[in-house]
Formats: sequence, structure tokens, C-alpha cells
Amino acid sequence: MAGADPQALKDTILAAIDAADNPDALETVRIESLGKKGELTMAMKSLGQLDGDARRDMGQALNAVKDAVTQALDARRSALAMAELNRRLASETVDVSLTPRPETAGVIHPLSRTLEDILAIFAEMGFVVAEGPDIESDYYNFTALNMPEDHPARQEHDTFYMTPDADGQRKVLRTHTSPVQIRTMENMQPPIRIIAPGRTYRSDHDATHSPMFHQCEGLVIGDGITMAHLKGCLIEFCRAFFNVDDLPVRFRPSYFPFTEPSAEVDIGCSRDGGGLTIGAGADWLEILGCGMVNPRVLEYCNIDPNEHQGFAFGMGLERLAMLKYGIPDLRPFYDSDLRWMRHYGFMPFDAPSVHLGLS
Ligand code: 2NL
Repeated sequence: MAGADPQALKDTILAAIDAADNPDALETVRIESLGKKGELTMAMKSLGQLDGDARRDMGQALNAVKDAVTQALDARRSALAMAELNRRLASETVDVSLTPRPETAGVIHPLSRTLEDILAIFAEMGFVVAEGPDIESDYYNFTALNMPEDHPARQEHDTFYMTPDADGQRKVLRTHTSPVQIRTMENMQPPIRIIAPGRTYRSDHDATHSPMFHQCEGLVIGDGITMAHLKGCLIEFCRAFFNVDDLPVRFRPSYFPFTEPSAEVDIGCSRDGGGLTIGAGADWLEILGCGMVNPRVLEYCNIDPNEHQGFAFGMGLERLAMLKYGIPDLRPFYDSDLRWMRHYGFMPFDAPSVHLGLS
């Protein structure tokens, strides 16, 4: 080997690298040239048999060959990987414009659909969606909402408490999505226009209550926001959601610790003949709660109530879904019964939009 011809060695190895058409073949070339018993390695090991200048010259030449081979191996490895990726991309393309096979088509849950309806309307009005954790601190779920330790409204919430942690802190499963708005107000300067949908929890289980349910709350904070903005926004929402242009909407004074003044919103309906018709008749149906954000809540979030004002509202998604889509019983919502889903579900491609129709 002492008489190795570096140029010939280089030509042979580079040709083998070029000829390797898959990663395994390339690895074989590497082992046969640079491996422990590879040609180049052996040639370098036999340098000791040469003397003086010859040894130096041959050493330099073999090192140059080693560099060239290493570079060629890397380049070929990348090229093979790229070719493999392109081959896979070509073989795995899907035609996303194809219609789904009818026998495998799933349906959209009426709760998801109801939320999409609601979000389509508020998105059009410039609201953005905000989310937060289901497990909350007592502070975000109650205190910052003007419900101090001894507040009676805390009892009405039938709260699920977690096991206290090392420093005695008891976290809760959020009883409403209001903590999301508190977190947003802490982190964002007005103007704020958010909608906060999500799961909520209360220890209450009967024909009309589930321990896990869904709420959607909204919050608007700005300069000079008044009850008139609240009314305009929510009347528009009710009419768009139920698809009734002249839907009667009334604001009935109420109480929430986090808003002042507070109101509940009723829509006109008729209960003639046992059924329920929304939009006509002498009866009223409660659908959401709202109010001007209590200045004390703003102060908890370090927003100066003399500078900024706002309104907030909250609604229960299950109730709205039942009213809009004529679903009589709450319990099957969480049963994952395919017969119920196929009856009350929606086609995935009929996404709601304010222009194309919401029902
Ligand atoms: C209802 C009524 C409501 C709110 C929720 C709220 C949130 C913050 C500040 C002030 Cl951070 N208010 N939320 C306000 C009024 C009513 O919900 O009946 N929900 C199902």
C-alpha cells in the first residue's frame, strides 16, 4: 500500500459514491473507503513504511483525498435524502378537492355548530377569540370578579375544588369563562374586543344541568363605551343568531357581582300549541346575561375606570343549541351516540357564515 496512487484511489472512490443510488449502498462505500479496514484508512496506516519527504508528500496527498471523499459522501447523502423526500411527497399527494366518501363522513356536533354560528357573528363585529385554562386559581375565578371570600354568589356556583397544593392553595375547575377576560385585561391595553368560549364546570347534575357545560362570554373595553353600545351589539347578535330580522329583544334589570348595571336579555317567542316559536308571540325567553363591567373589576386588572369603560356578556352554549336547533334533552349532548349525532349533527362542509346563512 505504501506505493498507493492517491489520484487513482480518489477517482475510484468518487466514482463509487456517484454510483451509489441509495443510502445503504452509500454507507457501504463509506465503510470500504473510510472504515477501519477501508482502502484509504489502510493506505494511511502504511505511511510508516515510507521515509522523509516521500512520507510527507504521500501523507498530504492522502489527507486531500480523505477531505474530498468526506465532502462527496456528505453531498451524495443530502442528494439521496432530498430525492427520497421528493419521491414520498409525489407518492403521498392527496386531492383535497375530492368529496368525502359518504360511508365515512362524520358530522359536526350541534354544540360545535352553535359555537361556530356565534363566532361568525362576533368575528364580523371585530371580536377575536381568547382562551384560558380550565383549572383556575380562586383569584381569577372569583376574587378579581368582585366575589370576595365571603360573597354569597360563591356558594351558588357549586364549585369543584381541587386538592390543595403544598402552600394550601385550592385551585378550582372554572365555573365560568370570565377568568379568561380577567387574564386578557391584565395583559392587554384597551381597546379590547374579545370572545371567550370554553368548557365550564359546576357540581350540579340533573335533567337540565351537566357538571361540565359550555359558555361563551364577550368583553369590550374602550373609551366612552356605554350601555347603548351593549344594547346595539347584543340586539344585533340575537337577530343574526336566530335569523329573525325583527326579533323582539328586551333588557330586564338583573344582578351580577362583576357588572353594574346588569341585565338579562330576553327574546320574543310564542308557546302556543305546546311548541316554541322564536320571534313572534306574547312570551319571552331568557337567552343571555350582560352588563357594564363593574369598576371594581377594572381596578383589579389595573385599568383606570375613569379612563376606560366596557361591557360584558355571557351565554350558555347548550341552552342556545337546544333553542336554535330544537333539541329537547340536554343529556345526549355528551353520550357520543352516533344515532343522535346523525340526527342532530351538521355536514362538515356547511360552515356557517353571516352572508351564506347561519341556520
Ligand atoms: C350568564 C351571564 C355574564 C359576564 C358574564 C363578565 C366578565 C368580566 C367582567 C364582567 Cl371579566 N363580566 N362576564 C357579565 C355579565 C353576564 O354571564 O348568564 N352567563 C351564562
